[in-house]
Amino acid sequence: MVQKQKGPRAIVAAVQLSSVSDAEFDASLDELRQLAKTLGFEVVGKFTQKRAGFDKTAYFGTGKREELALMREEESAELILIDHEISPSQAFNLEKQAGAEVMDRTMVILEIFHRHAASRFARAQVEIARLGYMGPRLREAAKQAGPKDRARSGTGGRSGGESHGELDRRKLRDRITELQKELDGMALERKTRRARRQERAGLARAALVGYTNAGKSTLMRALTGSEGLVADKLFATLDTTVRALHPETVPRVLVSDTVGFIKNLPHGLVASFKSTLDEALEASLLVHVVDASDAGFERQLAVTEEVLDEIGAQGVPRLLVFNKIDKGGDESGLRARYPGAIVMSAKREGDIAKLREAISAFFQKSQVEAELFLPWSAQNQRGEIFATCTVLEERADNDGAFLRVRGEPEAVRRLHDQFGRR
Ligand SMILES: Nc1nc2c(ncn2[C@@H]2O[C@H](COP(=O)(O)OP(=O)(O)OP(=O)(O)O)[C@@H](O)[C@H]2O)c(=O)[nH]1
Ligand SMILES: [Mg+2]
Repeated sequence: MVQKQKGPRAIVAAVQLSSVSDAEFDASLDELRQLAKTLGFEVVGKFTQKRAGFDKTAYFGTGKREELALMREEESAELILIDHEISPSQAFNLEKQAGAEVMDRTMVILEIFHRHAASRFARAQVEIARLGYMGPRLREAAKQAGPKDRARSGTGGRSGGESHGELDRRKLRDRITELQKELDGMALERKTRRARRQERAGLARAALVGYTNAGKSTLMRALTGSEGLVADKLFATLDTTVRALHPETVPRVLVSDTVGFIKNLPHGLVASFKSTLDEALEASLLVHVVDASDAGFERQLAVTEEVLDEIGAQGVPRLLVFNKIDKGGDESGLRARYPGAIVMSAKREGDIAKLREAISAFFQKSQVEAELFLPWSAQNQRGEIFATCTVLEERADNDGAFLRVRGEPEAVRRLHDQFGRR
């Protein structure tokens, strides 16, 4: 069992199926290494086997398990990280034979989400996913150990004083129901708040999306002159934040920073992920940030596109941004292959200005104009009009004011319904 200590030693391990290319296999293991680093583990070894399928009993074949046990002993590793999601019994058997705690890819990601979740909303969602994942594993442990309760902790010692073995099935179910109720309450609250805000504003909105560690929060900070959490860690950001472009543009554009994407997102996290992104997906422009210096950027780009499709964002216009070009990447190649994209570095102020300009230009183009007539009796609406639109022209007569305005199609339509010039 892993205690709450600095840097447990870990071995990353995986079976390479015949359908998986060497490059893809290596990239995935490298990513697992990054995930491990994010959790503060020290990766001391890499263990692989080529196989037609996973062993049903313990993921690796019999002979290989002995090899793994040896490696574990030599490296005095406390953890074995498996780059696939494996079944509770496979994990249990492998753990028994290798003599170290086994965490699969899902567990690793869940643990990162668990540690990084900051808001009440994010915490409850991650907790539900974790309990759902732990349930079958606790049962397996109980089955294998008999009444003596030898439960796997498997959470890097984050159980907060309460041994997971003590939670029986019913308690687990009750806790999930309770959390779900809490979440439903919060979701409603968020929705109303959002609706109210949108109604008031009808503002231009863009969302920064992309693979984890691509540089979204860095760009968010640079674009909006704000302080956000930037870290060379995977899933540094788990909650959506919203800020206006700064220096301000006409129209004013709100930008949101979002949770990073990753391949094989644990199933239980998809819902949580989706609701975190919900708000962002109301944006009219998705700024898709890609780390151009990462050798696996194409795969990361594809994964992000796939997930965006899955969560229903197919139709939303995209602005593709290749970031970190100061660190590496084929600048001219990228420009040639992705003509509409921006190739840049968050470290260069000129590049940031260009990106801000591109975002603002998108909204300028999509805006529409309308003529409004605001009777003197409705002058209290002036504030709203000036907040949501650019007023191009204003003339007054005895009955009220004529305004020619320009703004987001939805806001202008709403105003036009109310004050359209007849
Ligand atoms: N060299 C270089 N590093 C960058 C650039 N942009 C971001 N970084 C670094 O990349 C790391 C990740 O940046 P973040 O902004 O936290 O990435 P993110 O996309 O928000 O990551 P998640 O929140 O984990 O999804 C940080 O160490 C940044 O300083 C860039 O243009 N060039
Ligand atoms: Mg971030």
